[in-house]
Amino acid sequence: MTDAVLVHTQDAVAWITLNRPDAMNAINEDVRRLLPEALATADADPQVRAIVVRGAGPRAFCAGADIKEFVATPQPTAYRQARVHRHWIAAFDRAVKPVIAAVHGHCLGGGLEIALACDIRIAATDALFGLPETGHGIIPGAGGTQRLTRVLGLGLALDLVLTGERLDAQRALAMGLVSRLASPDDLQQAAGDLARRIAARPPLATQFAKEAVRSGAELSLADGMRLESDLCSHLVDTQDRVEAALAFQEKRPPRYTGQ
Ligand code: CO8
Repeated sequence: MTDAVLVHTQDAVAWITLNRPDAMNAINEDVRRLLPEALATADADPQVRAIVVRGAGPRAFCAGADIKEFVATPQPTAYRQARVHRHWIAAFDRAVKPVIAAVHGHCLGGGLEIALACDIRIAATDALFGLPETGHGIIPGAGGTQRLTRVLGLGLALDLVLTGERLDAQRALAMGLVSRLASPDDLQQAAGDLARRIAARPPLATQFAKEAVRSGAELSLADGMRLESDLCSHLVDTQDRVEAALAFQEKRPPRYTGQ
């Protein structure tokens, strides 16, 4: 039995907490197993409309892979095992609901890779970001080299990957690595408010918008426009689209059902 990852749902928001504060929420076998499970469960739960991923304790969102596991002698099956490990992060790509990373303190290596796999990153002003992997004789193995490049562009991504240097929250905001900042005391409230605002919107439109932006970013403009157009026309037939228009006309709050 392990409580390395906790899940709690309130007001249509699932809070997934990396819960190894004594090890700065480092990613061990338990986290690699439980985090994708928690994400898949929240994504499938009809009560949940937005997901927040955060770290327990005052010092870190997540200080990366558990370095104590690195010391073990490489096994003959290490390559196969590494491929298994890479799959844990793919759970984020399968999630159809919006996922927000609420980042405070250290956000390093695999921790930054988790944040990068989320849709929106909000950071406390004490957050520190970095990919120190090359200093450990490895490279980012859970999407860091790929997602950071897509978020920041080639030049900034290469700078951070090759130097392993830390970025503070203000620079992370200026570069676009995070889109919002809050004081450390306000981070949970700010992340919760953001998640609840998104959760209050028509769920299918939110999910389709996420799909259009995420999948479209991998396509040519022409293919992306086609994808957007297809998703757009599906939404025309939804009850929530009609409800949004009726609520506007009747000057009342909308009641969305996700239909
Ligand atoms: N793994 C295990 N334990 C950790 C980790 C970690 N990554 N980071 C911190 N801890 C533990 C420390 O061992 C310490 O425990 P204890 O009190 O029992 O000695 C406790 O957390 C507090 O740490 P410090 O005393 O070091 O605290 P400081 O404030 O002095 O420093 C730092 C904080 C800067 C975060 C420092 O702990 C540090 O540099 N940590 C390591 C950061 C790092 O290099 N992480 C690994 C990146 S590589 C990676 O993530 C590969 C991703 C691959 C993904 C695919 C997985 C297979």
